Amino acid sequence: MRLVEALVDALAARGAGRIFGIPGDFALPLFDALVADGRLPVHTLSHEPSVGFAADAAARYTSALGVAAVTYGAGGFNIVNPTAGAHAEKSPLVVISGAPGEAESASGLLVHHQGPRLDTQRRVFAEVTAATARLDDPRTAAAEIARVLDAAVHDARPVYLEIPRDRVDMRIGRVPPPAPVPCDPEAVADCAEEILGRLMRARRPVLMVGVEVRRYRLEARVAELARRLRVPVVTSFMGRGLMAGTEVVPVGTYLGLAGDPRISKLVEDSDGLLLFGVILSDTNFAVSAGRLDLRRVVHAFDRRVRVAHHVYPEVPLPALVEALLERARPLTDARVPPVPVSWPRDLPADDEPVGPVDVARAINDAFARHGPMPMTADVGDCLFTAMDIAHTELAAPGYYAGMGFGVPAGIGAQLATGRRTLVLVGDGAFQMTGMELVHCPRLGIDPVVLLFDNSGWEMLRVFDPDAPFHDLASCDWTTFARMAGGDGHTVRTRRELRDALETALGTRGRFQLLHIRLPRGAISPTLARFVEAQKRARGGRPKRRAA
Ligand code: S1T
Ligand code: MG
Repeated sequence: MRLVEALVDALAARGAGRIFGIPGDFALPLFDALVADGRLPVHTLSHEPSVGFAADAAARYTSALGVAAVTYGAGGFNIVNPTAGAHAEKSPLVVISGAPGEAESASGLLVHHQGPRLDTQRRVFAEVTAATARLDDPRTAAAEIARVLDAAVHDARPVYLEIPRDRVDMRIGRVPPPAPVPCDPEAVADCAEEILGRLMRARRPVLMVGVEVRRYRLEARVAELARRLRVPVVTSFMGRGLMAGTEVVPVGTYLGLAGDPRISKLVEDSDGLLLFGVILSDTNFAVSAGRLDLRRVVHAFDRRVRVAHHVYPEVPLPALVEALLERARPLTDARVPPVPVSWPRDLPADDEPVGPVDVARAINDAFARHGPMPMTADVGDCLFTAMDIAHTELAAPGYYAGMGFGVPAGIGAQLATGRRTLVLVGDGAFQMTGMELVHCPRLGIDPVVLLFDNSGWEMLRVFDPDAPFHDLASCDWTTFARMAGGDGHTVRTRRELRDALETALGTRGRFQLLHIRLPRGAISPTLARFVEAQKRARGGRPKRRAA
């Protein structure tokens, strides 16, 4: 069969539902073939970073492959940053790039778009992906596609495929079906027994869930395990929003000194802490009061399980969860009473200026009235504000922290799920990729975007208040919204916030942009605590208070 037909077969067999992309002359044959095949819709956006963020969010929201197609060089290098973010945050993004064909490669001339060498791009992607392949040999192409796509599924990491433009129509064999993830059943059983033995002896067991629980579609099974063990569940910062659709509501999100002290105490005092799919990163643990005592920690991540100071290799999290479920019994000792879950509610509809925590209140009130919505968030105080929003599905770059994710991710999430998405984004990040909203009418989607406009890079200003380079131009983004085919709402007071959000949620078929004009220096309580914790950790003095 033809290469693109086999490739689409293999992508669809591994859960891909669409392709985001921007063509170029090296990718026109590829795009023509993908459109002719028709099984995976091709959605184009304006800039390759947005293509990467949208495909990444589609992967996160479907727990399957997200696919981006780009041209060689100018397009390929443009999507390296979202690929690095997907690698850091364990998202199975498949980057497919066109490339020069045999004739132009052998012409002796430097090829337009190329880096220092014709294979520079593939070498760069090898650094930020789990696997790469150049599909130019009909004898090996099918096996190479299977190898690379299975790596994306097994590792939940991005991968890279390069297709020379004169190879798009080559005939190749059928791509093998998805391969099972390598697993050592004996190691799984021994590991599960050891973990349960430790839990039985623990007085204060806690289960912290991280991104792999979503990537491997384990939320329902982990919820069942927590219920059977009667163990309290918390999420990591990156894992915020996990378990939202299950009957086990996490008691909160661990943010160390920047979070709810009751949650921090629950985690840091635990003598049986299970970290399932949690990235051991600074954003998840840097502001811990004390370093985690690894002798009391079980960390299941990247298909290995570390129990105190020894490691079980080839124990994928899905296999471990099933083995624990087979053996689970209620833990006998008295349990730490779960922390009552509460969120800021009841926004006063007055003429007071809006602060970040008021945005959380308004959203929580709206969720109580209309039901929760899936969310995406960008980097900045909007993400810290999300910690005060009731538990709902959330995709955000909480570890890699690359700006520009929020709006394209909201576009990708709504296209992938069919569910209207709530997007939280700061003015700085909006100036990077907010323009992608112009595609919403053509794509038939209507996200609701809350733009936290504090006229600058506030997350940097709080750490470096005297620097002269944190200010940003202040625009009337409601004019942009109307020009782009959506509706814009200027919000300065809490009454305007409540009314604009109610109007936006009641208006379908057009994207909605709430341009929230925050007072200068207003930050969320979580960011204020985070700054204080960071400064204490660095021996400095906190300089600001939350609004
Ligand atoms: N460039 C990119 C692509 N990502 C980044 N994270 C940065 C630069 C550095 C950076 C932050 S936070 C931040 C910047 C520039 C400011 C964000 O401004 P805005 O979106 O307006 O949100 P807020 O005003 O709420 O801070 C990270 C932490 O290093
Ligand atoms: Mg800002």
